[in-house]
Amino acid sequence: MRRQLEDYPDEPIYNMKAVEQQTGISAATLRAWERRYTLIQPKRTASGYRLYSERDVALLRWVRRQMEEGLTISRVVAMLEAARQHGDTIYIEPQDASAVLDRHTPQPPAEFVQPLVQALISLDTERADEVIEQAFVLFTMPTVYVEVITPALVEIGELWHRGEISISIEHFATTYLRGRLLGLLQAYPHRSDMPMIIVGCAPGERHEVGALIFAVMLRQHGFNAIYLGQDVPVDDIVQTAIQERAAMICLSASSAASALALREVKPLLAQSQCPNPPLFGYGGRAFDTDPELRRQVDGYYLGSDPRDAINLIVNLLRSQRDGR
Ligand code: B12
Repeated sequence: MRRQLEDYPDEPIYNMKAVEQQTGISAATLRAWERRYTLIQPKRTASGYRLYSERDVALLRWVRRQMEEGLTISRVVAMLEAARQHGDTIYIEPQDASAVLDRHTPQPPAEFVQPLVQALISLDTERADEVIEQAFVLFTMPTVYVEVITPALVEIGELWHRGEISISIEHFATTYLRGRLLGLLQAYPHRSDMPMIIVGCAPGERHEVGALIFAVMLRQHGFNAIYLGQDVPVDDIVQTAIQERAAMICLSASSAASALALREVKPLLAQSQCPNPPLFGYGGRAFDTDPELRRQVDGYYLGSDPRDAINLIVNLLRSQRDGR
């Protein structure tokens, strides 16, 4: 099925490595085209990384195909400008972009975990920045969150739980990573036109990095993700979600006690008599490790990998919209 260029979403979600992999166009060429032509002007994160949308990727694939057929880049740009001036439609065949992400990388993401841990336990933020930036160049952002930042944090926390590093060092590392994630969260534009998803931690819960990573990924996906932070009272979240007409509430719990506090969410949503109550989903270590908790808490268990959770939410919201 052919799609018009304008049908492809314009949210900036792909870093340069992902675009290289999806289009076969090198980073050096992408930068040169950006300098010379107005063809693609990627958005930037707060720390200056380029971010491209699915529309950019589709357009670049189209450009590449024209060049494979023998046209020069300046000719393709001229064609495109003429098409835009005349209001012509550009059709681009869809391709499963996610299938080609993160392939062919020389170094696996796991190789970045120890350098990051070492940098953080030496209180060396400059080195930690370097490691994370290098990982962002090589891998997609979700991969960096799930396969580099998450295991580094777990390793640091385990060192602390085993008494091998001090609580100050653990707090420093968590604060640094939390700061980077909050910076990313704020770097994305506020999308009031997109479904609102409220993300936070269950009552009593102070483990917040899983929820924070998930909120950043929802934003990258174009959702209007609102991140509430640690230890939020359930009745308050439900009230806010209803007032704000949120599409979904997603909560995180690492301990059994905070997981069990989430049993209240569905009854409170039912009591509100709201005609279109938000959906309720949950995740976190408590649910990942104890299936009994999943049976006790009514709602959607979103799984242990936030990348799968995003796909599940997209499908749930689509089914709800289509009345299925
Ligand atoms: C860092 C850490 C802390 C930090 C948290 C800082 C912060 N601002 O977040 C601090 C120092 C505060 C802390 C405190 C405590 N901690 Co602690 N902590 C950890 C540690 C090392 C890492 C947790 C983490 O951030 N992981 C990284 C995140 C990204 O991974 P995650 O939480 O597992 O989430 C994954 C998925 O579940 C999913 N996910 C998470 N949330 C959500 C939500 C949604 C909607 C979705 C879709 C997915 C999702 O995403 C992640 C995968 O990428 C773990 C050890 C471990 N092995 O995990 C112990 C651990 C969780 N802590 C533990 C304990 C016991 C405590 C304390 C009770 C210790 C104490 N004596 O004070 C307190 C409790 C505080 C509280 N009231 O919550 C135990 C929990 C055991 C249990 N099941 O109850 C653990 C497992 C350590 C251990 N080996 O015993 N801790």
